[in-house]
Amino acid sequence: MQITKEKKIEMLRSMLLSRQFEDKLTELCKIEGKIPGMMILCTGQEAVGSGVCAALAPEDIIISNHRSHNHLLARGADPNALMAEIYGKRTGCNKGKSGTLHLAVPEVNALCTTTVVGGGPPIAVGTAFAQQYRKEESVTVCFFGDGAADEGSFHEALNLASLWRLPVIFVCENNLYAGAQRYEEHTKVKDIADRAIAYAMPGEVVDGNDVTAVYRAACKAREIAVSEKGPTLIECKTYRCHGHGEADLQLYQPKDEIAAWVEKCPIDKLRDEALSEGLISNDAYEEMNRKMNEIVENAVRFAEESPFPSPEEALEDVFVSSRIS
Ligand SMILES: Cc1ncc(C[n+]2csc(CCOP(=O)(O)OP(=O)(O)O)c2C)c(N)n1
Repeated sequence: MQITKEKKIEMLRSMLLSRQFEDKLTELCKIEGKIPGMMILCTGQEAVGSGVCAALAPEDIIISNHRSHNHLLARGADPNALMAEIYGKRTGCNKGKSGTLHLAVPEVNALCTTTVVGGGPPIAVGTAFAQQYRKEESVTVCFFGDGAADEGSFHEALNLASLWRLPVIFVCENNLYAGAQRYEEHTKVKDIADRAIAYAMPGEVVDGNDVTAVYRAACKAREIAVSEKGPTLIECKTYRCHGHGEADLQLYQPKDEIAAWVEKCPIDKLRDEALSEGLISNDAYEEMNRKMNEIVENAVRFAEESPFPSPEEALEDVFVSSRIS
């Protein structure tokens, strides 16, 4: 499958925005009192969200987890509203009620990010069921980690999704760690993708630091899902270059292991490819970098100038009126 120049540039831009957004957060969360709550980042894992989201149609749904910023930005979330939400401000995409860990951006069909490990797959089964029931030509993507793939909810979700041939793509972001536990300490199988066999669905291992490989796998899975053949499990092998959260000193991650994976940066990989294929010039790449930096700086300014919600606003948006159609 040929990937167009425009698509490669789109994915490069998407990964760069995510990296710059999170590098800024790394800086900001070290300033006491600046940002409330934990800071969980996906630095180095950008190819997963950016590759998968580049394969989606606007009506597709994504369900994400605690490591969500890249997924949401790649899906098209407004960086200003996202940054303001992380700051807990009223102008945030969830009016300051979510902070970084419970983000939802319904305008781009990013319906929820759940911090309950393994909470995403059953929710994705629900949204995919609705898509199938309404005869929509859309799919649900569920992003989760290798730790989540050991939860019972993951297995129940895959079973039902397969049984009902639901249009869902399960994307396991295997970054080799679940909290402080290394992969081999919590999982026996070499490849999580092998678990697809138990549920009679396709399973594929992909280099999660190669955005074009991720994109290809997601396009194939989407095609299977919309042609009513059911779900796919994609395992993206990648690496958590930062700690579980930014306060984690990574004492349990070997330094040479981190360094080796930093070398496999997905952004550098696509940039080098794009330069050697003549898709972009050095100057154009630097300009893109500068532009992403400007977007992030503007988002920080927007967030800092925005007001906090008043205490009374905590009681708003608690209930929604619903209608079954
Ligand atoms: C049900 C549940 N158990 C434990 C936790 C605490 N916890 C938060 S993140 C995490 C690790 C998750 O690892 P993984 O699914 O591999 O995702 P990653 O953090 O590596 O992206 C744990 C154990 C939780 N939030 N929910």
